[in-house]
This record gives sequence, C-alpha cells and structure tokens, in this order.
Amino acid sequence: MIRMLRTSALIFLMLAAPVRAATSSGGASAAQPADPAQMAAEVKTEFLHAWTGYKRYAWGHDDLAPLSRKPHDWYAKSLLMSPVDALDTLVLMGENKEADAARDLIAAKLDFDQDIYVKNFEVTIRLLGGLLSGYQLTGDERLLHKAEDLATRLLPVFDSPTGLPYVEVNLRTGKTRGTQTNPAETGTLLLEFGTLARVTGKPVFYDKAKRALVETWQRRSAIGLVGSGLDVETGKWLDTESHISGGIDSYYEYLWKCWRLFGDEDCLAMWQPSIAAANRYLADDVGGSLWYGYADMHSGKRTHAYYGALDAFFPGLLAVSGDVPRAARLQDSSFRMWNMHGIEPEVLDYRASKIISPGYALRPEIVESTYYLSHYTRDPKYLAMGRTLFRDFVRYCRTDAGYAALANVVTKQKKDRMESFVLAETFKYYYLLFAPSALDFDAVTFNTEAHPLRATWLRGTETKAAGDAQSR
Ligand code: DMJ
Repeated sequence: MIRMLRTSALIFLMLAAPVRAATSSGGASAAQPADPAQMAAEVKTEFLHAWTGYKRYAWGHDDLAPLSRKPHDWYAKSLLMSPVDALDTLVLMGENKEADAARDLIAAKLDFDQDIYVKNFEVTIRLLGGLLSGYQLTGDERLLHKAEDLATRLLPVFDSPTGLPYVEVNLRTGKTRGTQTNPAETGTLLLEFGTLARVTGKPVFYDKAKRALVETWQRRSAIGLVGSGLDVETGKWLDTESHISGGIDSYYEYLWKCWRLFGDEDCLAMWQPSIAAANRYLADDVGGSLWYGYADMHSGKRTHAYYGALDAFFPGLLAVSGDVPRAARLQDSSFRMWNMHGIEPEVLDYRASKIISPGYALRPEIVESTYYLSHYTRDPKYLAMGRTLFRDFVRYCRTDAGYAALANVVTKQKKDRMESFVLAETFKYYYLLFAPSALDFDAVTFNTEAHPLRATWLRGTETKAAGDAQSR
C-alpha cells in the first residue's frame, strides 16, 4: 500500500512538476532583478536580427520562412504582411531609417486591387490595424489612403442576411465566401474599422463593424456565453463549446476595448455580463491555481480543462479592465505552463498536466499580459518573468536568418514559419515591457495585433467616457 502510494505520489510529482522549477506563486524564480535597459537593448538587437532576415531573404513578400530562408506569401500576390505589421514596432524602437524604408515599400508596392480572396479577420487586424497605427505614429497620409482603400474593399463582407461578416472577400470583385465563422472573426473588427471611421469622418465603417459585434453578442446563451462556431447566413450556432481561446479570444478583448477607445456605452453594456459569465463558468480553480477552461455555452458544464498559448492574453485583458488580482493569478498559471518545458505549448490539459497540442507559433500573448501586469503593478517580478520568457524564446527559437516557430515544445524541433505577428506583437511587447516610456500606455488602445490606436478624434467633454476608460 505504502509502495503504491509512493508510486502514485511520484507519478503525480512528475506530471505536476515543471521541467524547470518556477516558484509556487508562478513567480519569476529567485533570479536577480532584471535590468530593463539592458533587456530592452537585447530585445531590439534580436528584433533587428529578425527584421534583417526578412529584408535579406523575403523583402516585398508577406513573411520570411526562417529555415529555408525563402519568402512566403499568403496569396497569389504579396500583401506585405511583415512590413505593415512591423512598421509601428520600428517606429517605437526609434529605427527611423528602417521605418522610412518600410513606409516607402508600402507606398510603392502595396496594391489592394487584386483578384484574390482574403481573410477579412486576418487582413483587418494585421493590415488595416498596422496601416492605421503607422499613420497615427508618422502622419504619413499614404498609409491612411491605403487603409481606406483596403477597408472599402472589405466592406462587402458585411452584406449578409444577419450583418455577420463573411469569412473571405475578393479584393477586386467584392465577391464574398465562407459562411462558417466564429466570434473572434465576427467580433474583432471594430477597433480598426471604427478608428478609420473616426479619422475619415465616414461612419459606415464604424456602423458595419459594430453591428457585427452586436449581432454576435445578441446570440449569447441564457447564461451569457458564446460558442465557437456560427453560421453567417442563418446566425445559428454550429459549435456550442465556449472558451477564451482561439476562435473566441479577441471577441472578449474588443468588447472591453471598444469602450476603452471609443467610449461606446453599448460596448461596456455588452462587456459586463460577458466577463461575468466567463468568470463564472470558464474560470477553473485547481488546487489554488486559476485557469480558464472550456464549457458548453448553454449548460455551463465543463467540457475540457484546456488552456494554451492563445489563452494567455486573458490576464492582460483582466488587468486593463480593472481586475488585477485575478489577472495576476492567471498570469502565474501561464508562466507555470511556460516553465513546464521552457516554452509554452499551443494547448495544455491543465488538470492532467498533459500537452494536447505541442507547437509554439512564436505567439505574443503571454508577453502581452506580462507587459500589462508590469504596467499596472510595477512589480519587478514581471520584469524578471519577461527576462525568463525572452531568454527562452531566443535560446530555442532563434535561427541564423530570424526566428522559427517550434513544431514541438518538448523536443524543440523547429518549423519553417515566422508569422508577421512576431514582428508586430511578440517583439513589441517584449520591448515595451522593458522600455515602457517608448509609448504612453494610457493614451493608446492596442488592437489584437498589438497596433496601438489613439483616439485622436477626442475633443472636449463629449467623449469623456472614452478618455476615462482609456486611462483605466
Ligand atoms: C495574432 O494574429 C493576434 O493576436 C490574434 O488575435 C491571435 N493570434 C495571433 C497571435 O498569436
């Protein structure tokens, strides 16, 4: 019996114990305090390494394939994903010559008059968001014109019977396709379209994207949750599993942030019951550790104890919306997940301590939350945490040409992908964590691709709510 107990205790310890120990609070170990200036310099050097690799091997294309050192494009024609995504990071790091070269490339080569079907969600968060923040940071009107041209070509997606956007649109013909969507795709458009509306004075952009968000929210269940799949034309749920992970994640983010950026009271009214339902049915306390898992949207019954790299944005959202204690607890769990193998997996079963999906796509979310928590708490623990994350990131993902995703976080086998969000988000959040004065956090709202948007249209008191929300 004692032997059996010993054996099961050992198995439990093997499962529960991270490969590299983190403190019980998920703290950034007993390490020396991180030197922010030194870390910011390291981050910048590594960002420039990745950017230089892109320039050398993939200039003018969407992405760099970092192992084969070849260009990679999403569609038949490049839409300059990496330069547009990287532009505001270059500006924030003070790399003005590089930023100017990126702007000139965009102005000369980015042409949206293409006979290609593009994904509305991805193009909105990466390109529309990047062009708008680039415009706001540099005043370069060429970027604004590109943004308006793009958004105008995207508008047909909203012409569905429900107002929910089709998944894809042909940039030249305006034909749409793709009826199976999810709340992230239907509800993560308003920051970008809304900013364009405010900057150009054309409310159509705001109204269409807001309707898509409202139509999504209105389909929540009686207990306030949304599912992970719905049909654009019928508005019916195709998948009733609820979570905060990919496919839903940034829907929550934009419910809060459209209040923060625009002071739109409808957004606040939609956010409040939504976050209450997520906290009630998705939050999962496991032996004192906080996680957010999966549940059925109608019954609230737990379906999976899954949490992963994408979910790790949630501490940041909790913090910016005012719940720092809960954010800190969840961030400790994210960091514990990271420390299991020195890099986080895409999906972990946190109850079984078992990896469900072993890849690492160079995702930014855990860094984003570290930055938000550092901003709100000023606790040096988050700088030390960020240093651990960054050094692991460099150690396992750096290649001669840039940075490579991992196919498997246990074996550290690399994959030939460096998504543009590495340049837009991962490096930017690392940099801002260690060099926070590079940007006035309270004056901006980051879109889900880490493009900082500023309410330049705010005048006087009529939108005081937005100003108040923004400084939260
Ligand atoms: C990015 O494109 C965005 O952050 C999106 O909201 C989620 N996925 C990636 C980063 O992981």
